[in-house]
Amino acid sequence: MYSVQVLKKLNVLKSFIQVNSSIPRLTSRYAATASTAESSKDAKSNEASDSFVLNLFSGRVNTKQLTPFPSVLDSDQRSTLAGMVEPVDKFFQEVNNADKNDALETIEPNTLTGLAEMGAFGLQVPIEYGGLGLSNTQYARLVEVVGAYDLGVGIALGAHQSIGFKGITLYGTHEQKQKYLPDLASGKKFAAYCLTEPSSGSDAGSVQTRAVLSPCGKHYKMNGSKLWISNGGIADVMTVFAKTEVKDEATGAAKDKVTAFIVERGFGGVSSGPPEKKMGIKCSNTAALYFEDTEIPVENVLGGVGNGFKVAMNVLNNGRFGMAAALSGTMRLCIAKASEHAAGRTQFGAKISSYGAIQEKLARMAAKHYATESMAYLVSGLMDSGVAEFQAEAAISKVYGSEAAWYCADEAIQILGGMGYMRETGLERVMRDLRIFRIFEGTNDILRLFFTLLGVQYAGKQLQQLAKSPLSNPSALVSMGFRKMGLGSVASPDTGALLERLHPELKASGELLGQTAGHLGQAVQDIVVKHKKGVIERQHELNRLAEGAMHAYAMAAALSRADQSLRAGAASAEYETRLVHYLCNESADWIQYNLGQLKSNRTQTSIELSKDISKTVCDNGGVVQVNPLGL
Ligand code: MYA
Repeated sequence: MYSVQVLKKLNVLKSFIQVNSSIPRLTSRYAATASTAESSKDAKSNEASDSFVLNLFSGRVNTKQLTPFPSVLDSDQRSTLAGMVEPVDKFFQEVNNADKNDALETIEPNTLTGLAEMGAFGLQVPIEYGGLGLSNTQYARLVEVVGAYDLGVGIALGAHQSIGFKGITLYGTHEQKQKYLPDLASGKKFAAYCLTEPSSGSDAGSVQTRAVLSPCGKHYKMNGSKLWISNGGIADVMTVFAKTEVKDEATGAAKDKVTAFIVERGFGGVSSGPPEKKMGIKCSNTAALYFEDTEIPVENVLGGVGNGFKVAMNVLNNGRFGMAAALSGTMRLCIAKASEHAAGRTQFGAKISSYGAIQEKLARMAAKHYATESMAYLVSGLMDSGVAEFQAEAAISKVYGSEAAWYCADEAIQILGGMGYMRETGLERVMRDLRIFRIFEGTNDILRLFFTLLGVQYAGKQLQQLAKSPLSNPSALVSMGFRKMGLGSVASPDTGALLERLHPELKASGELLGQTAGHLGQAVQDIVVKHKKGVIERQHELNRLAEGAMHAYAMAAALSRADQSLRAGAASAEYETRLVHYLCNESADWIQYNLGQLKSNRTQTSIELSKDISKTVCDNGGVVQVNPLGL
């Protein structure tokens, strides 16, 4: 006979297993069509993962991909980078004119020429194909500089290499690389990534553009349109995702699957719309693209027929850290402007930096910046070390970074007051430029669901593996499972390994992270047990788990980096330690607030009310009541 407690745990285990084996696709909630594209090895794998974020969802603090903070540059790479940072910085100060680009809604030719001369169009293209062959970490450092000066130019560069031709570097054959990369790396040709369509935004698998194989089997004919394509009006080479018919080898049945194609404008039948009028990043070109009977040779299939969804997702996964890096540069600028003003401006007889209201803003800005920058280099470092599972971390870095940057720009403007609102201060453009970062490359809303469902699914998979283990005694299985998973062990989370690896000065925040992970694991467990496979529909709850995981990762990345600074005896190590304690305290409070809501009846009532209110507002096409005057 098992104790009631053990039986309860067994039921929890069963729920997890059921949920994992029947977790539906994200697609099912957004569209009728389900993508059948092959996913990355990692998303499918049943093996235990060392991803820090995935483990968080089981309440575990896995330090393997956290500490030590990656130190991936060898001396050559370091000196190459050192030789580039200053000239690129100088170039953006002296040659590029962000305000002029913004006003003209185009990038000035001298900027484009200068960037091409510096090799900025092929930063990560291997040297053999004409690029600079930089690592992700080197790339991160350079886009950080760009992000501080001109996000519009950054997007033109990023749309070109971070996503436009990234598929060629990741999945291209030698012939494809040889044919396309040299001209793209030199800036002779521009690239674009063409996924979004009028009816396919977040639901990326539902693209309607279609490519049909010719009877001779030598080319595809493509028809369809793409929307809001960065560099769409100027790109010569495009990575285009289209539906193709694929035969199931086992059954012989025909199915539609997404395939990626390298399309040249010169293939014919390619046209683009006028440059879109946008709120920000105005100098970067955004346009619709139309394909009308465009003939694409079969050699231009990228990554295999039917594998396009995987190509599309992995291109995005591989580029997201760049956004966090660029935005950390933007935040540095905002913090510099805000702190300079706060330290110099006198009101009510004192510098405004002496007032608590301003101090709290600046501290939060600095902490959020530190977390973003730490995440960007942690993720790029993991990628450079050959870690294959970083998609959850990369998604978090994009979501966190874009929200932190928005916060910093907004608070910088607030600190500068009326002056912040004036164009000449240079923050108004930054704020306009920043707004899109919460929307594109996967909206923050969809990415929150993405990494949270990945985490919940992983937690389930881990228990499923345990259930299959030769350990047949359920009592032992359960106790081992929950101990290992950190589930039900909130009071004594497994922080031993973390604390052993962290500098003693960081111990208090390390413990806080451990407790937070325990709370998150517990919350995941509670929600899955409560909603079982229906968990996928519970976006209100998933969003609160997302906040927990994202801010816990911010704590973790910052701790890891401060640990490195302390050990290296960096001049700023003491300050960084205080900053990280501050960040961790603030983040833990926020996580506790979000996870606490999951247990609150009042929040449940609010969730139900929100469903009703939003339905009424939508049915009414806006707010329902007339104004209080009845006029
Ligand atoms: S580009 C357009 C951006 N668009 C998007 O990001 C679309 C967002 N939507 C999605 O990501 C997906 O549709 C979601 C999946 C996540 C909603 N990695 O059935 P599924 C696998 C690996 O759940 P869906 C732009 O904005 C999954 O495991 N695998 O799919 C340009 C499954 O595998 P299997 C993944 O319901 C901006 C299969 O796929 C991933 O459709 C310009 C199907 O899954 C993943 N991420 O939902 C920016 N997701 O079948 C310029 C799913 O094996 C760049 N799977 O189980 C700037 C760069 C900045 C640098 C410089 C600046 C200064």
